[in-house]
Amino acid sequence: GNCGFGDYEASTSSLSNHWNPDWFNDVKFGIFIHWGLYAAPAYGSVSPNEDYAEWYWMRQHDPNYKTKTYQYHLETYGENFNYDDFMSNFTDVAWDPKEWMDLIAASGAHYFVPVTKHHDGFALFDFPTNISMRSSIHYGPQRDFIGELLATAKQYYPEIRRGTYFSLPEWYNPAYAEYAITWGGGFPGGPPVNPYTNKTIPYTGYVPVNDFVTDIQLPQMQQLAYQYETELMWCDIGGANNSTIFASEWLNWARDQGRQVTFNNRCGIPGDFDTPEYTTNSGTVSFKWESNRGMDPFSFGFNYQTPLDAYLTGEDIIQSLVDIVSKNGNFLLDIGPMHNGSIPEIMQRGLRDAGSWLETHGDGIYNTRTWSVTPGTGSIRYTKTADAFYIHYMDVPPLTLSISDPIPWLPGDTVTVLGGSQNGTVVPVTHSNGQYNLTLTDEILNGDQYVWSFK
Ligand code: FUL
Repeated sequence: GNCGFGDYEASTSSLSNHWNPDWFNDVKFGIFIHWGLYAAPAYGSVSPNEDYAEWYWMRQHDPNYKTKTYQYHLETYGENFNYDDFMSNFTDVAWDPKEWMDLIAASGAHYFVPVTKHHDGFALFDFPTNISMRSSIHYGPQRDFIGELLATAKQYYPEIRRGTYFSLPEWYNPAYAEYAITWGGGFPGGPPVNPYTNKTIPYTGYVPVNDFVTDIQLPQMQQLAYQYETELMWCDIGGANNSTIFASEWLNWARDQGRQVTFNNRCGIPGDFDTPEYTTNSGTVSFKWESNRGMDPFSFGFNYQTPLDAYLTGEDIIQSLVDIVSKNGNFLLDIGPMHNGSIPEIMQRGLRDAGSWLETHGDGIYNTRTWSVTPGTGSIRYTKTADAFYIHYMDVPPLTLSISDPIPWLPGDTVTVLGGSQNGTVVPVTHSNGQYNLTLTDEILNGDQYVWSFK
């Protein structure tokens, strides 16, 4: 279907005529990738408070902050070691875009969103050098990671949708300083001063410009739209922006090409979908939404301190996915690769386990729509397509599975097991006093894992 109409103009009222395309509603499961300079220290406080490892640079300068990053940095690297010195520890030694894409495909994800530039302003994609030279093209590995990754995805997995995360503000960028005064919110402009050395913190690759938004932010977003052909602009933070200009031009261009693109609610303008972070909705929400979080209990970037048993498992992922999808959401699950481009074994295992479940239960997930205002009582969840209705139980179900929600079941309809080793087995159903009873067997209970699905 279409996801909007007309010629978009650079105003929020015009852009409100656009909504998320059907494909975004169909894909359900995506992989988020936070990989950048912060993967070199790979440190975020885990106690007494947990903190995002990708926020290292900010925490590094704040002796009053609740985290221990300031102390950790002094002890581990010393006071003269600047964040930008991590450029030499951030390498491509174990980076293989085909391996990354194979893993994403094996997870059953139907879209992915790599960070192209986080708040530290260090980009992993290419743009004209009169905008900025702060990127992996000019420093560190001297490689266009985003270009190579998207090209690999397009070549080997063209059906997997390609997104891009992009931080609108940049910490310490000298050109951002004037906006930082207005917008604040933990996004200081530069050049800041290191509190213990009193020296200016370097902002490597800065090229003097007149205006941060017009001369850096907007052209970089346009680069991702037109040169990298992103299908999903996953903005972060909002703040000072020219996003009505960006989005209207981009949507008109995409429409002329017969393509459907989408953007989230963090571009500083309303957007096509909401993005609850490390949280989800307790009930069905009709405005499209996407829940995002890391496989780590509280970090998007890799945190070497996180114990292995704290990571989400295949079971956790599938139970969250079913719950979110039943409520009209997508699940964007983040991995934090290591400084050299490798993906930790524990993350790979969880993703592959989730993928093996999705391989045989996908009919009840992808392309489905939420059933009604109630996602389902207790451990039960529902999804539907034009010609099928799915019942999911987010645990080992009881031998008699009773449903009191008014589901659309007609006498004569056949209910079968979906997925697992008992796939296709017919399940007897009785209906009395507004309650449906599905009679299960030990074979059915033993024949599956994570979430049991019925069609
Ligand atoms: C947040 C950022 O500050 C986090 O570091 C992370 O990128 C998350 C997805 O969005 O706002």
